[in-house]
Formats: sequence, structure tokens, C-alpha cells
Amino acid sequence: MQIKSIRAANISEALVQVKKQLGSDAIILGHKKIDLTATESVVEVMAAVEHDALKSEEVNPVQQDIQEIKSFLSMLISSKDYFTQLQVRQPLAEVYHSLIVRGLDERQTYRLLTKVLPQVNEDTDKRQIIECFCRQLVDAIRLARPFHQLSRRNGRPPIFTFLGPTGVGKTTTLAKLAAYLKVSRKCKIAIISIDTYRVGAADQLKTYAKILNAPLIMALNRQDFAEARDAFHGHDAILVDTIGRNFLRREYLQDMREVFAGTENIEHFLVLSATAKDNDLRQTIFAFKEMDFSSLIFTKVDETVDHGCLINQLIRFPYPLSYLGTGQRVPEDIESATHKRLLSLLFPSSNGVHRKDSHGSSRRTA
Ligand SMILES: Nc1nc2c(ncn2[C@@H]2O[C@H](COP(=O)(O)OP(=O)(O)O)[C@@H](O)[C@H]2O)c(=O)[nH]1
Ligand SMILES: [Mg+2]
Repeated sequence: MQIKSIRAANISEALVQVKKQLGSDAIILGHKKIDLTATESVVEVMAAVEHDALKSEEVNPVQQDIQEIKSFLSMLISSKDYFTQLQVRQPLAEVYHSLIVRGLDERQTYRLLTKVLPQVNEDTDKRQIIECFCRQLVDAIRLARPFHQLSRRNGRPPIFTFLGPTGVGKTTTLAKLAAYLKVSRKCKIAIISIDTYRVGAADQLKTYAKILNAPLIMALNRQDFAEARDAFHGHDAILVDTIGRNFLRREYLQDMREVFAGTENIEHFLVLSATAKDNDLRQTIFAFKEMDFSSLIFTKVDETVDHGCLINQLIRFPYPLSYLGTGQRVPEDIESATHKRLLSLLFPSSNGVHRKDSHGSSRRTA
């Protein structure tokens, strides 16, 4: 909280100043008249403004919740008939409930199932409904192939950054993908580690860089980063690790934006853990929106049996998915995301569904 005393000739002028200097959210704590001379006096207003970054970040997801509830309600009201059908048609209701049990968001599931309804009649069985649902899911989920073409722009190599909360697997994922680029794609890669908070936790990355025989520069600020980037000008791709901080603190994202400002040919990955809670994932993606990241990477897919939360983010947000981290081993445990794989996470034992989705992979966006 910032507290400020503002003096003016009269109270209304003082209030104008408060608004100007502290914004319209300022609260007035009190005011008094101060005599300067026997004939001259001023009014002093004491005002305060809340400067807690966390608080202002929290507002958005709450507003988003309200927005979602509103639109869910209006959707229910406007599609009452569909909802009745959903309830009375036994196989449809069963599919709906089995998806909710797997952690899929009720509103999104309902939305996708209503699209399935026109294709459902009395003879449609559960398996056919699931197949229709999967086609809707495939249409709704975008995939990305960020390394499909490693093009230089204005003579500069592409830069890929790994952003995200602490401990999700940013460094591990970077190492896995660095190995892929180096070994399978025969690329000359370089690594930069950004540590604006001077946490100094780079031993793990140093070890990986050494094994891969890739140069590594530690950058503490924007200037360091610009110098490192220029030094690696001749490489095919630059991978950038970041030391995570609580992403809800506005400074973290501000620092990152500042470090990368003006950098050409840069793509950001937002790395998330498949073990995180639905609401936390949603808030994280929401908070990172301002970084304009180009795709999501989900790690720790092997550490949960409930992959609904992962799927929820892909149908809730327009961001494509590029990779799935499937274990701790470097470099083996990483997969390019495919629709087939995503569907197998949601329907682990229904084989028919997987075959059906093989068309889905044509939606790759590289
Ligand atoms: N099971 C599993 N563990 C992972 C995966 N990716 C990373 N980890 C582990 O998660 C922990 C944190 O990883 P790290 O790369 O240091 O996270 P960072 O803080 O985001 O850089 C380490 O123990 C990794 O081995 C994954 O896909 N599956
Ligand atoms: Mg790390």
C-alpha cells in the first residue's frame, strides 16, 4: 500500500490531485486544514492506493469465472432442448458422465457433446458417440510443430524460450529438445540461461550443455541476453532457459518481457505440468498470455492418470500444443504431440477410437 499526503488550495482541488497521482482506486484516509500564515491556509488530504501486484492479478480469473458462468448459463437456457436430449438419451448421458469423471470440464464437454447431437439417433451406440466426440475434440485442439523449419529472419537464427512456473520441467524439456535438434536434426545449437533473480541454479543446465557439447551463456539482464544472442548469431537455433519465479508476481513477467523486448525471430513455449490442478493451469495460462507464447508443452504426463485437466486447457484456450514430456529420462522422454496420443490419454482402453483419429494428425501446423 502506498500512502501519500497531497496539499491543495481546497478540498476539491486536492481530490483532483489524488486521482491524478494515485489513480481512481485511491482511498481517502483523512484530511485537515493547515494554516500557512495568519491569512493563508491549504487543505492536506491523506490518500492510499493498493499496490499489491498479486491482488490485481487475482481479479482477472475471478472476472473470467463470472464470465464463464454467465455464458454457461445462457448456453443452458438457449439450448434447453439439447440438454433434455442429453439427459434422456442413455448412451449420451453415460459418455457425458464418463468424461466428467476423467476431469474434463463440464461446460466444454457439454459444448462439444451438443455438436455431436445432430449425428445421434435411437440406434447410435456409446462407441459411435465417443467417436463423434473425438472428432469434435480433434477439431478443437490445435497442434504445433515449432521445429519443422528452423528459418533465419533478417539473418538471425530462431530463438526458443522455455517459460513457466517453477519445477514444471523447463530445464529438462530444454535438454531433451536440445538433444533432438543436435542429434536427430544435426543442428548447431546454443543455450542461454536467464536468471534475472540471481538464483544461481544452473548446475543442471551446465551438465546438459557439456554432454551435448553446446555453448552456454548465463544472462542476468537484458544487455547480457542481447550480447549472448549476438554471440550465437552463427548457430542454427538458440534455446533459452528461464529460472522460474512465482508467475503471479507481476515483476517476473515484466522482467521477462523486458529481457526479450526487441528480439527478432523469437518463439516462447509455455511449459506446464500435467499434474497441476485445472484452476491453477487456467490461471497460469491466463497470466502468461501477455508473453504471447506460441505453444504449450505439457510435462509429467507419466505422473498422472487423470489427463482431463490437460485436455481442458487445449479446448479452453486457442494455444496449440507442441510437446508432451513423458518421464525424467533425458533425452528419451519427450513426444511430439498428436491427436491420437491425446485421445489415448482420455480413453486409455478404447482401441477403436485411436484408429479413427489417424486422420486428425493432418491438422498439424508445424
Ligand atoms: N515424471 C516426469 N518428471 C519430469 C518431467 N519433466 C521434468 N521432470 C522432473 O521434474 C523436476 C523438475 O524439473 P526441472 O527441469 O528442473 O524444472 P524447472 O524448474 O521448470 O526447470 C525434475 O526432477 C525433473 O526430472 C516429465 O515429463 N515427467
Ligand atoms: Mg530450471
